Order: sequence, then C-alpha cells, then structure tokens
Amino acid sequence: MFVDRIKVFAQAGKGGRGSVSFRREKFVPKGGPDGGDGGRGGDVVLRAERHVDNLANLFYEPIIKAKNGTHGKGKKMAGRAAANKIVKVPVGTMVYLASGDGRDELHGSQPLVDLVHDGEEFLLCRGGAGGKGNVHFKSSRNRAPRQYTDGEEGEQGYFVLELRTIADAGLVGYPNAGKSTLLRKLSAARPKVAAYPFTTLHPVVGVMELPGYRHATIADVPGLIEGAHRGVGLGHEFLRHITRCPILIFVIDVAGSEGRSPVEDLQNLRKEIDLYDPMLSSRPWLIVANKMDLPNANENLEMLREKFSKTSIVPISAANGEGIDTLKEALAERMMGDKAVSSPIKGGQAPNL
Ligand SMILES: Nc1nc2c(ncn2[C@@H]2O[C@H](COP(=O)(O)OP(=O)(O)OP(=O)(O)O)[C@@H](O)[C@H]2O)c(=O)[nH]1
Ligand SMILES: [Mg+2]
Repeated sequence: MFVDRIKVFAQAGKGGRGSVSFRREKFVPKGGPDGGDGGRGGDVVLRAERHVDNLANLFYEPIIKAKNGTHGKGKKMAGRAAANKIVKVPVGTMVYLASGDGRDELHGSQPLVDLVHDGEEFLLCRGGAGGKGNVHFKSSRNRAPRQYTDGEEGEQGYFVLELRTIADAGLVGYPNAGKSTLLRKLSAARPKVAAYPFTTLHPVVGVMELPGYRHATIADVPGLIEGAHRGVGLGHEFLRHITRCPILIFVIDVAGSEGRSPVEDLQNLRKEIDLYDPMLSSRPWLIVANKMDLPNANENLEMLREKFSKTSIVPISAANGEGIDTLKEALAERMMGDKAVSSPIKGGQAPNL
C-alpha cells in the first residue's frame, strides 16, 4: 500500500508526579523530606529516512503516543524519563497542523516543517516535565512539607503529513505514453509497464547514472489526462509529487497510437499542470517524443517541432532504446553546473485539497 497523505493524532508523554516522602533512618527520628522528582514524558519525534518510501506505517498507527515519565520516589530518587517515540517518515514529508474534527482541514497553509534531508528530525510534541518532589518545598518554617507538583501534560495535536516526492526530474504524460517504460530504461527502478491506462498508481523514483559519474533521480507519476483538474482519471492530486522537480519531462506518444493528436496531448498536459499550479508550468521542461518506432511518428514529430519550436524535443523509443543516450546527455547538460543534483526545491504551499 502506498500512502502519501494522512492525518494523525500525536500525544507526547506526561511527566511523572513528584514524590512525597520522608527520610527514615535509624537514630534519626525526624528525617527531612526526600521525595524525588517525576521523570520527563517522552517526546514524539518525526525522523525522515531515505529507506522509508511512503506513510503507510502511519495508516496502521494514526494515533501516535509517547510513554509517560514515571513518578518520583523516596530517597530523592527521580522517576525515569520516558523514551522518545520516533516515527519514521519518508524524506520529502511536510507536516501541517490540522483541526481535531472529522474533517481533513488544515490550520494555516504553511507547513510546520518540511523534512527534506535523510536523518532530519522534527519535535512534533514535547513531553511534559516531571513534577517536583517534596524535597524542594522544605523551608525553615515548613520542615515536613507535604507539597509536590504533578507532572506536566505532554503536548498533543492533530497533524496532516503529506509526502512530496523529491527528484531531479519528473515525468509527465498521458496514460500509456511510456513513462514507466522510459524510467526502466533510464534507471534500475522497475515500475510496472502494461498496455492499459493508469498502470502506475503512485510515484516511483529511479536513480539515473549520468555521464561523469553523476547521479540524478527521476520520478514517474501516474498518467494525466484532460480534465484531471475536475477529477477525471486519477485527478491531478498526485501532481504534488512533481512540484519539487526542477525539470519536467513531458512524455508524448508521438505515434498517436491511441488515436489522439500528440500536439493536443501536449497542449492539454501543459494546461492541466498550469491549472494545478502555475508555478509548475513556468518550470524548465523538455519534450520526449516517445514511440518513434511506430508508424506516423516522424510526421507527428515534425508537427510537434513546428508547434513547440522553442522547446527542445528528444525523439526516442523507450521500447527499443533508441534515443535514450541522447536524452541522458540532454538531461546531464541541464543538470550541469547545478552542483547539488538531488537538492530539493522546497515547496511551501498548502496541498490542494
Ligand atoms: N511501440 C512502442 N510501445 C511502447 C513504447 N514505450 C512504451 N510502449 C508501450 O506502451 C504501453 C504503456 O507503457 P507504460 O510505460 O506502462 O506507460 P505509462 O506512461 O507508464 O502509463 P501509465 O502508468 O498508465 O500512466 C506498454 O504496452 C508499453 O510496452 C515505445 O517506445 N514503442
Ligand atoms: Mg506507468
């Protein structure tokens, strides 16, 4: 199962209560107070990990609780602090504050945090401090205090966690255009390929080797069709997975093998990403004219070149490997100079609900 958005309830541990206790020793008839402090409650901490690829673990555990600290004891013994509850999330997870009711509403559009690095941690809910034992309440006028304080409550709240895949380039195209076939050719990733639309249902990231021992990551996402912004097909919500890709690769079935016009396909795709987020349509992009091995491809390629004369077009056949090296070179060139390949674009916007 692939989960890329989920609402959770998180609660840090409560601090332990302070203790009320008096020293008891032989020959010391009235030992003073010796009640120790309570231990701290555990924090709830999110940690981004490279090996986690989605939020499915939270689907099974949408209520995250850290343990409470234990109470203080006599002989000035402090209670034990509870261990922090560490929740592993994928790199690229954004966290928003949410409302407590049944609706999936967010409070404010700014994320609390955007976990973009492997190993990055975020303190989601702080554990409560332990209470004070009676040893702290001793004074010249009160030598046998019975006061103590309770441990503090841990922080708690509702949050929405949302994954935005981080990759250097994203593949955009109609279903069956050959995006997954292309990713398999470019990388060792093995997304499913099939002759029916919407084979790919969730993003898959592959690592591509570029000339000069460099690496770049490419995200394959589900197919996009006209009307996606109205919910047609799989809708366009999954487009958030390409919002952080600095380069967008539009994969077109240039042979028009399903009876559509490649030029119209491209126009529709451009329109749909613009409707999703105008920031996406101003992103650097290039066109991959796929299925060059099929009839009509050459003719259509010329039409595409005429219509989109300012954009670079790389003709390929993902099926037989033709043009793949040229495409790699074109990508390497675009990623050159930008030293931090794989450096994510931070997306600060609220998700489209
Ligand atoms: N002839 C030919 N067929 C291709 C080529 N590339 C992909 N195909 C075929 O097109 C069909 C769809 O390929 P996929 O890679 O699954 O397409 P996709 O874009 O990932 O599709 P979705 O995941 O449904 O969005 C498969 O039957 C592929 O074998 C190509 O270059 N030439
Ligand atoms: Mg696919």
